[in-house]
Amino acid sequence: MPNLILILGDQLSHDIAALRAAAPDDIIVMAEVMAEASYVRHHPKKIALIFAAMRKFAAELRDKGWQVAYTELDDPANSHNIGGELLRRAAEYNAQDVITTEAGEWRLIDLLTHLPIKVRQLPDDRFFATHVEFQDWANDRKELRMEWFYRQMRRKTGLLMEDDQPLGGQWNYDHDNRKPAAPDLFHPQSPRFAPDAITQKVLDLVQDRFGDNFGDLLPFDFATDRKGALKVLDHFIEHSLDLFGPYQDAMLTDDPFLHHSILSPYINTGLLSPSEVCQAAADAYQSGKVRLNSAEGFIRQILGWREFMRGIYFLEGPEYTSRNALGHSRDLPPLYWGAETRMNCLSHAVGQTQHHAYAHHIQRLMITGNFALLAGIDPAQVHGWYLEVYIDAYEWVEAPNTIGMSQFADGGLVGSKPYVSSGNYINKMSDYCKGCSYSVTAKTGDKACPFNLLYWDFLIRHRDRFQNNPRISRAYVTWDRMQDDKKTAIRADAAQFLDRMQAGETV
Ligand code: FAD
Ligand code: DLZ
Ligand code: SF4
Repeated sequence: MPNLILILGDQLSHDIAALRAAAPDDIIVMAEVMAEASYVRHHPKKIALIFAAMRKFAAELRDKGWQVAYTELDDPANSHNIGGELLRRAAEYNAQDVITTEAGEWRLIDLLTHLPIKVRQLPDDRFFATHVEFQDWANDRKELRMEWFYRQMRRKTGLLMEDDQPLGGQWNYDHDNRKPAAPDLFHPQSPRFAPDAITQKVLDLVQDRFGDNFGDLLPFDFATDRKGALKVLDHFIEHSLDLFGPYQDAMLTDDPFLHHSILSPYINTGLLSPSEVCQAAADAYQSGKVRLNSAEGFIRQILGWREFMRGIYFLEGPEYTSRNALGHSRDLPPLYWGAETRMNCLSHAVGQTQHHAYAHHIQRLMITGNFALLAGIDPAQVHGWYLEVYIDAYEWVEAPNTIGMSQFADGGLVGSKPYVSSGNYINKMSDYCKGCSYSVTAKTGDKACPFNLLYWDFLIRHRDRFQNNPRISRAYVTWDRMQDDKKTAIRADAAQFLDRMQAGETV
């Protein structure tokens, strides 16, 4: 009797554990199902990428000789959930067990654990660290900090290492990074891919079934197979990596991508492996193509942050997504769904998200995330938003970034301080403020940048929790030195701003 080999939409890797465990007469099961396509209202570009990439991956498997039972969304026999498809295929092929690679979400792991058929869920070894390795590392520590975990991963992989020492003598070169970008910064655009026949068919389907979801389906020019994803990687290494470090935190109105790699959609679906991407960056440094602070900064995002986030998600368990350490309860305002806002930075970050299903890290953290945190938005709603609107969003990576790093809703597990800033930081790192109807230098009054008002309001609301935090305590000293009438005006203006936002006014 054959086994069924389940490959999920973000497991499109030819060397994935379940495929390695398959026998030649086993049946590969892949299914486009409504349960996955609608557990949140994903950006249409994300659904299109996943379905097109799944169809092409299935064709590649067939070319390699595998028998693939593939369910398209419109298949009349489609049961529309992964469990239903496995049971249907098990009956059809008289199959014995299911072998799969551990899913990236507790919801699916739970579903697969409780099916009335035996399911072997194999560890997903596309990641650098195993669950046990992360747990062991975490068990020994009072505080979990990415930097220490990252060093362990550098030692483990030997990436940018010379014996047991970091290349160049330092583990982290961030002090050479964080430059604002010049508006005329020139760099070649990442390769774009015109839809082929398979992708076009998927685009028609997605338009028909998910056209009302937030986000523009067209133009769609992402790569949808490994060959295309490799082109994006090569182009990034060749043209953008060298300046990735210095301009990593910069934001420009007319350039949503800057020197970022736009590789997360491909790494997260499995078309590229994190280890080959890191190796390519390390090789580019070794061959003298790129500077060390860029190679190190880039590798740290994947080997450090990406692995650390996954570790936290699986360490903390399914209830992590409902944490709300700061007790925030305000509703996510309509501006997150494209409603008009006078805040130019938010208008751009949301508009670009709607159009590209992409925003880079600092836009996610210091514009949309910063505002939600300062305004006291319910973190569960913020989490739902990030999961819906980005092409690379999967819960294992999105939730620790949102609940943890961005909203401090886990009480400081992921980050040692809340990522909050006034308009000053946004002005320093972007060109948004000069096109804004608020004034970034105004601290009170009608024209005052809302980030200026809400920054202080947030810090004072949460004074008990943060005033002794060494990374933020200086701000309290500044507040305490302020004139009383200025303090009163800031808090009154902040309250009025939040009331007007809550009442549905355009702010
Ligand atoms: P680059 O800037 O080129 O970075 C290279 C790679 O590093 C990325 O492709 C990604 O694989 C990895 N990386 C960088 N930062 C992180 C990070 N903090 N966590 C994990 N991996 C990282 N990333 C996702 O992949 N999926 C998400 O759903 C997601 N949600 C986020 C939500 C919030 C609130 C925040 C603040 C960040 C989120 N990130 C998420 C992390 C980061 O913003 C994206 O990985 C990055 O913007 C992807 O674009 P890029 O490929 O051009 O990245
Ligand atoms: C995100 C997604 C979507 C939109 N659709 C499918 C699908 O139809 N079939 C499938 O196998 N996987 C899909 N996925 C990816 C899963 O939701 C993903 O495997 C889990 O969220 C775990 O990361
Ligand atoms: Fe954003 Fe304030 Fe700058 Fe306007 S002035 S773009 S609201 S930071």
